[in-house]
Amino acid sequence: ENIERFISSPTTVESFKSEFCRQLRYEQGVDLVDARTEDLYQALARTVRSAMVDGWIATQASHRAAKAKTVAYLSAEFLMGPQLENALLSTALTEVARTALAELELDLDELTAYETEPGLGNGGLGRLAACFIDSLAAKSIPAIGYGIRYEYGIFRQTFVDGRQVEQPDRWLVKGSPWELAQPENSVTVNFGGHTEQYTDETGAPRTRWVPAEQVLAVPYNYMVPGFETRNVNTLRLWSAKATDAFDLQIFNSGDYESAVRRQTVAENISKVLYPEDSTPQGKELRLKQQYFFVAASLRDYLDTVLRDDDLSTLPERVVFQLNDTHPVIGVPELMRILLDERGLGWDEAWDITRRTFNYTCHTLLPEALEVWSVDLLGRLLPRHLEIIYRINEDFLGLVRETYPGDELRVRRMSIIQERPERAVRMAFLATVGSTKVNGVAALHSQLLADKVLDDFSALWPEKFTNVTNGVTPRRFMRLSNPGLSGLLDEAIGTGWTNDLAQLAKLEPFADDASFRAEFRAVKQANKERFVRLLAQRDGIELPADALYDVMVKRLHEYKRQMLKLLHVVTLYDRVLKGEVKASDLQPRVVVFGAKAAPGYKMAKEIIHLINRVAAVVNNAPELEGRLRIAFPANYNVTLAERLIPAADLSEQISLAGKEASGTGNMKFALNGALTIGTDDGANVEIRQLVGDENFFLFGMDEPAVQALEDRGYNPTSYYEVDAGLRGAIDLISSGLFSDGDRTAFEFVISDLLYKDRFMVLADYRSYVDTQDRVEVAYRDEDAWTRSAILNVARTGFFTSDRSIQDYLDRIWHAPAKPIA
Ligand code: DL6
Repeated sequence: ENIERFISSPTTVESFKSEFCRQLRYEQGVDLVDARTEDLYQALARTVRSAMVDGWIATQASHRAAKAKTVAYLSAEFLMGPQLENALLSTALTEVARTALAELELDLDELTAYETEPGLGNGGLGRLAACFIDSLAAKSIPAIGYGIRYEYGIFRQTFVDGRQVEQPDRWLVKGSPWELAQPENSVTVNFGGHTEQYTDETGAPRTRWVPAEQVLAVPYNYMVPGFETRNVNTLRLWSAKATDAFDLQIFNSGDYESAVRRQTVAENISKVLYPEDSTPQGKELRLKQQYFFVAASLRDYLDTVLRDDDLSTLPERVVFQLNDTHPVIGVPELMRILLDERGLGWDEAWDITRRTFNYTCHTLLPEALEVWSVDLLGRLLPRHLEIIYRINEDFLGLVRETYPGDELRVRRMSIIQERPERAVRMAFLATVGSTKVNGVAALHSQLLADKVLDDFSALWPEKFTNVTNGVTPRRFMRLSNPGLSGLLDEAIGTGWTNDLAQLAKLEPFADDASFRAEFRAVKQANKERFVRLLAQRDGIELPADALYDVMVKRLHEYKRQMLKLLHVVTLYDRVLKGEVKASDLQPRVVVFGAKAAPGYKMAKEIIHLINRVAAVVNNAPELEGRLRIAFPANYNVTLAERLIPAADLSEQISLAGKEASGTGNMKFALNGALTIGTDDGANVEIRQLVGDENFFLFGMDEPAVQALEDRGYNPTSYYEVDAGLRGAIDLISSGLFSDGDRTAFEFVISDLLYKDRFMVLADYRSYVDTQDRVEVAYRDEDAWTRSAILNVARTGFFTSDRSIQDYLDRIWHAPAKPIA
């Protein structure tokens, strides 16, 4: 009964030391005197993990007893970042751990720095999922994250001669101390085969799926502790394992090789994260991954969490949130369970399903909208394809009824596209199968309803809503920026960490000269910290005394790293031409961080170009060291946490109407960087909140982009009339950055001049002029710092706690259940 009498959580210095040593000796078999950093880190992580277990068990028990409505967040990616510091923060054990380790002559910071992060996501979408589960826990909402435990996460990026070379991310090689495997709760996931009609005992016609292949889904639990609450939620990631049954059969027949091959095929499902973030490739393995984790998650929720026979009240017990289209196969899967396994009629099953799912869209790019060929889907999931056809038939019936005679509309809205191949449009299936559909920033949600899903919003206007993204202030302020956090604690109290609206109290401090000096000192210290890190991590030496101009995000043409590079080349060109003296340049460090999808040629060429420009600019005697480019390889959450607090200028320069939201933009503003940005994604809301005078807006807005597109865009005409632009492009084409080879960057330059899908050249002049204004503004230290403080004070809206509250109010309606 009262198990706490025998064991206790390591919450004091003494018990922490004791548990740490026990882990090291009895779990790992290592003596303290022989322990390597890896051993010490593992023991420390396991000690901290054990401090979360009581809360985790109590949370699950309490939610089960209360039959609490649960938010099940289905996401193919969770980009968690390093875990140790966050776990210590949430358990309020940072100082206990520090002291306990110090008494053992060990250093907490050294062990923290040793951690390698699990890179189970590509970028914004995966990191958003991680921020959301943090906020769900902080707000004591019963929630569970469901995803995939990829054996290899996002590739490790290296540069060889300036070109990106990908290395596998072996994050699990040494084991993850944060996970708790639960093989006893494994579930079976089926694939392939065929369907059969039969008559059940009541004489009703029924269908069953006779699959051909089975894979075991093994759950690994990660505890998700909430800040200042005892609640600890769960992130359950699935790992694929071959089922014994099939292997044994083949093995017994003497074909050892096939048995092993089968095992490999099964286990390949969770082997690797697909590294494309905006252009899904339509690969069979990816569809298998999607169905694998969704089928396992639904089964797990229904059988393990819900443990209830009556599914008619399912929408009151759970909400399945679809993080983009990757988990949409869950819609026909729940239908299949209700129809074929539980024997419900179609109408009731459909009503339950639609009321249980909601869909978040994260893109506006047509090429990012997933479609699955009917051939592939029918082969892998024959029963699901039948169900999708029936959903579509009913849906198109409704469209015909609503718009009689409008067959063009019927074709436009069909879940099945006919050309270029017969395929299922997953965004349409998600929209039809959900109660609510949301975009991720105000502009994005509006464009979603007006352009991408316009027919659907005309049919169901009430279905569409917006939830602007947010970021967790625990990780991206309190942990990553201790200097600023300390300053905030002193100025406005500590309550901001889970009530970020309190940052508004900072507003008057913008006019306080001594506060401004302290704020500046923190920024300077953050730059110095970053400079030290980069010297150590990458061997890159940088000055700390400069304007830190930072562009970090995936490399994609629509994000326009090329525009940033053209600006840098323009600055250099002006000095070369004698238009500007180097000594008059504001010292500036331009930092890039970006991974390109391995198959995305243009993105990889741009990376190469940036590195080649950097090599020349960084060594150009004409520049007297006043302009530096740093492009550290392998930008990830760990690096972001050090870099963002050091930034002065945040580059958010996508073509208007292309970036759904952005979340980096929020992290920079909250850490006191000013944004140079277009009217795109959440930039729009950032600017509205911080005020025009504290934001560098440039470029066309979305209607202007549309108008230019409609008129016909001719990039060459901008090259012809703008001498500055011509100078920059000609300098790249001159061979100066490519050892005299004039053709080296033709692929990039000719695309810019003759195609330029994302209108870099059209926005160049406005961008460069605005950068000139930035330079002048930065020289006025006081005014700049004032603006930076106001950015912090006015962006509390962008906490993911607020996003989650919006989801709760508008979509989920799941009450908080704090445990005692
Ligand atoms: O919503 C999170 C994040 C947004 O902030 C970015 O603007 C958006 O590009 C990103 N989308 C994706 C890939 N989308 N698809 N499909 O990562 O989502």
